[in-house]
Amino acid sequence: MQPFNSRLLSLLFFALPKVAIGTNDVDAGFDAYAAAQVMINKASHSWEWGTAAEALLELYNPELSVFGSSPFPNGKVPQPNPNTTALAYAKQFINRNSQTLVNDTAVGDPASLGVSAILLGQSDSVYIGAANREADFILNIAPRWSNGAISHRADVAELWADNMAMSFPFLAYLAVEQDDTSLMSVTVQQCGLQRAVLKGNNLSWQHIIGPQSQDTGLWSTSNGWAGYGMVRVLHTLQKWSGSASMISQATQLKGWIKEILDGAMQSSLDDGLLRNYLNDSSWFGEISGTSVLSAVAYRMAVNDPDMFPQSYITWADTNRKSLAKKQNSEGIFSPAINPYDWHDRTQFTTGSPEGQAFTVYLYTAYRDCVNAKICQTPTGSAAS
Ligand SMILES: *[C@@H]1O[C@H](CO)[C@@H](O)[C@H](O)[C@H]1NC(C)=O
Ligand SMILES: *[C@@H]1O[C@H](CO)[C@@H](O)[C@H](O)[C@H]1NC(C)=O
Ligand SMILES: *[C@@H]1O[C@H](CO)[C@@H](O)[C@H](O)[C@H]1NC(C)=O
Ligand SMILES: CC(=O)N[C@H]1CO[C@H](CO)[C@@H](O)[C@@H]1O
Repeated sequence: MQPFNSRLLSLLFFALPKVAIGTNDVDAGFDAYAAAQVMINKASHSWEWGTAAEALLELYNPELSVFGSSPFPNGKVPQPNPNTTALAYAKQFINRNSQTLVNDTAVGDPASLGVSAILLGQSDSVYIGAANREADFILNIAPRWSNGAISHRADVAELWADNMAMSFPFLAYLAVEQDDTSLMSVTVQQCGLQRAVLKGNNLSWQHIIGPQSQDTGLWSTSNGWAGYGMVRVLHTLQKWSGSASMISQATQLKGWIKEILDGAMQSSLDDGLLRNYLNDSSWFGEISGTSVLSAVAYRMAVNDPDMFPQSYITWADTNRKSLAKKQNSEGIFSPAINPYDWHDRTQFTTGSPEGQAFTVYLYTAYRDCVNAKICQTPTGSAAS
């Protein structure tokens, strides 16, 4: 339970702009801005704040995100206005004087705010200090698995696929900020170490391996965390001049992302949606994993059209059209899996903060694919 404090109070009155200027909006069949408003109204945990901040950055200021055409001018992190929607949102949650960006029992979850901290740090160095302490915690204090993979839990060594979207996009971004190619290498190496434990005999990853909360099921959402997290690491690496020569690491990441997408694409649907545990017919289809994995497909179709050809776009388009039917007039997508209990068989219909964020990722990934003239608009023509 979260304390009712002034940070939450300010959050309640945080109204988002209904359109983003200069982003070449497209018709994806649903309202991403309404989805984003629900997302920030409902977000109340560290990983939700960080996931939402990334969604707001991609939605309102795509040029600042790693999916922009030049996110690192002259090989450096950009110098954004701290009043930018995503940064003003993130700022209210970030600890300025603690070891971690949010006080939390997870290692990875506070790090989801790390990219925001680094961007805020370009105009207020207090946030660079906060980001550096967060990285110190992840790299030097958090427990490790026997192969060296960084734990998602602070008290025991336990690996969660979820952490792929928390710690590693942040560490890759910090590598750029610090001009540290070895940190970029370590980040890619960590992705491989996490995969070595979490990917069993299937293409899809298991959710959690460890002594506290082990879940060997192929959780749809956690495959999305892993896929989208690696997509962000990949784009950070490729768009930074300092790691331009790290071709083999980029190739590794693409292969790991492709496994996850192929596993999802071979999994059965229920009412047009991926099941909560992939291909497990006892589970209902739900919006969270479907949205984020479809976003991964669009991002990779733009990133490497030879490796991720039309079949990936067709799969994502089909899912997107199914998802468009699942948004109500308040902007809520359902059914989602309960974001606080992945084993809950009751459909979650009141707005999952992470699920809503994933629909924003789906929108931005589709928008950018259309504007890159790789995806087609509903009328069959590329965007003008
Ligand atoms: C950010 O907003 C505050 C409050 O409206 C204002 O005082 C400040 O000048 C703005 N900063 C920039 C860099 O625009
Ligand atoms: C977080 O924990 C640190 C150290 O225990 C403490 O000093 C700080 O006040 C806490 N911050 C919040 C926002 O609870
Ligand atoms: C999903 O289940 C079907 C039918 O049981 C099977 O043919 C297919 O290989 C499974 N897909 C994966 C990725 O395991
Ligand atoms: C959780 C899950 O679906 N695991 C499957 C992984 O693949 C093996 C076959 O290689 C299946 O037997 C498992 O059920």
